[in-house]
Amino acid sequence: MSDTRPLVVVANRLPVSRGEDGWRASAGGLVTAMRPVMDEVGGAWVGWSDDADEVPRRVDGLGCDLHAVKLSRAQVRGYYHGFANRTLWPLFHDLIKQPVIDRRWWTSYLEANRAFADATLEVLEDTQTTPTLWVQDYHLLLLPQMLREAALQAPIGFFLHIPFPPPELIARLPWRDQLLSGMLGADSIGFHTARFRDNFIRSVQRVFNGVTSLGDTLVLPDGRQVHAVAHPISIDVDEFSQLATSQETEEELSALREQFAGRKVFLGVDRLDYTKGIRHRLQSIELLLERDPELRKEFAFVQVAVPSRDDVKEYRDLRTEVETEVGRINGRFTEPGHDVPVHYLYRGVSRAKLAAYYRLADVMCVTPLKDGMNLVAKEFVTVQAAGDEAGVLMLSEFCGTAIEFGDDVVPCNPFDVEGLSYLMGSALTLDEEDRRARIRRLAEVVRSADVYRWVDDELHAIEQGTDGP
Ligand code: GDG
Repeated sequence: MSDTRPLVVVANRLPVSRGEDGWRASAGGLVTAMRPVMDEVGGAWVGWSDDADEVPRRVDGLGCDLHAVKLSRAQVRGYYHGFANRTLWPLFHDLIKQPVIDRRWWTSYLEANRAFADATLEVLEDTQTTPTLWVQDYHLLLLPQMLREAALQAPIGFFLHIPFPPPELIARLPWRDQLLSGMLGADSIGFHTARFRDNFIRSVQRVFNGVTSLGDTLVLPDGRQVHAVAHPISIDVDEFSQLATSQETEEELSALREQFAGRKVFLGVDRLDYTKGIRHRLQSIELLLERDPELRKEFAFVQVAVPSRDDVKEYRDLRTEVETEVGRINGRFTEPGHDVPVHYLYRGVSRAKLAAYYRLADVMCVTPLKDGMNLVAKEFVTVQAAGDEAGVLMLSEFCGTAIEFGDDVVPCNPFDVEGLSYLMGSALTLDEEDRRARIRRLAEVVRSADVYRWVDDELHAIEQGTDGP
């Protein structure tokens, strides 16, 4: 990275959690990727915390200062549970659920973005050198413009971690002008894919007159230029490769191999979210087992479903639906004296256990109905290749990762439940050497564009955005 300005990241959450032995850095891709940059140039992270008054300024292993944003319970309900997760999330994921339009939530969203802006400006008051400001994700769409209006010299970047939908969907939001203007406050706006970026550019041109686009550059009516770029996020490849063969992972794997001996293991790893296609996947498995009685004794499907947003009704409903489906499949197809076909874990597992599951899987099912990128797919191929495994990746055509992965996956349309069930059956028949070669090639794709490259590309684009093309 050529820029030596300090970096101020602004994201919904701070990258720390409170355990029994105090505060510690969370293990997330963004945090891992940011660590070397923060260690080099220093900086700060601004984010909301439930314990805003108690968050320490520094935590071991994070080279930046922490600044907590304080929000009232009512603001969190309206801004986070409401507008972010029940309006923007379903709308940006192609209306898999109907978005709720509620003016009170919008007011909370405005207030919360304002609180983030105030906290960021306070950080800047204490900073000697002008930093780069990097705003993350759909919770903070209004923030770039709020920061720009404060007439800062700092370059401002924004990255959207979820899809950006076509203009016809953006048009449904009563606040589309404000939301797009909010994003346009940035010098550089990053998306996972060129399609999301193009959707954004077309939305801006549909809503505002006099905006021209030249390649990646938008020229606003006042002459200001904004770069809209496609930078696919990725993972820390070395970290996952080492984890794949660590002693802890090997121990977990031996135990799992014993437990699932004689069975073909299908795996799903997702937050329990309706965008991830878990219900469709289960229905396909039900059809597969219905058609093939022989498979029932030789098959196991493990679904790790990490609890998510259980304050939101649609997520509680989803949990009930998924658990009903799991119960029905196990009730229908468990053979007396044999293990159940579906192993459903409503919890997160340790990283070593996650890696052991990735290595164990004969078929990894990454079948979201819509997903900005999907890091699970990238982690799976990396861990499999490091362990010299020969699993198959079934990958939905509706996630960002599919664009990078091409034909070495089993591509699938998760809406076609019956078609998915046939693909699951045929995934088991692929030749082993072919499977191993595919995994290796996919792991190379991930290695050639890891998360450090993503950070680098993003920060370069932000830096360049301030000087024009
Ligand atoms: C959003 C976008 C985009 C999962 N289960 C366990 C566990 N995980 C970790 C995985 C992976 C992460 O959670 C999930 O990342 P995804 O990318 O798959 O999905 P979202 O959470 O929806 O993320 C997505 C992403 O942002 C980044 O921009 O790719 O499209 O929706 O890293 O490993 N980790 C552990 N135990 C688990 O049980 N330790």
